[in-house]
Amino acid sequence: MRFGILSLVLAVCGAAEVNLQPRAGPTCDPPFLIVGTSKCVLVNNISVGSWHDMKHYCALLGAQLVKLDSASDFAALVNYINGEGLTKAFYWIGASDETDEGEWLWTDLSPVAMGAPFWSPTGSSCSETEPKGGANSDCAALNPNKFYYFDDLPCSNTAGVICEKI
Ligand SMILES: [Ca+2]
Repeated sequence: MRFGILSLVLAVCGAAEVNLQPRAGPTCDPPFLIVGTSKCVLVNNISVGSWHDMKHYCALLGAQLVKLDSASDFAALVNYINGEGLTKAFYWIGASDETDEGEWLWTDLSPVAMGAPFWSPTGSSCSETEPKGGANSDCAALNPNKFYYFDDLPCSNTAGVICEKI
């Protein structure tokens, strides 16, 4: 019975997974690839480091940590990660609340949308969403254990990165 309830919860949470096909769009200079309607991204699960390390890594490529403020671009990106088998890695993205706890900002200082469809469902009934890590978790990553929804983690954690050409 306990397993049955857990399965039900997982099924309900899993049903929220977005899975849209990427669309054709403008081209990008290699190694960046078009994902979604307009973003040129690089998904890197080989070079890993802290959030700040990987922010610097993107800057060296003339890029920034990816900004995901469009549900359709986010869905296309997750579909790309799954389709290319780039799974089992955490990926830093450009959202942080390091400056002011609870105030999530992209690296361009624009506000991060909270809740669905970006942040991972959490809690026993999936009725809540991340971020739940408080002052110890100030940087956001796509979490492979949570269908690549946003999750807040300590900025010093080691993870791969998604850069976006700017
Ligand atoms: Ca925080």
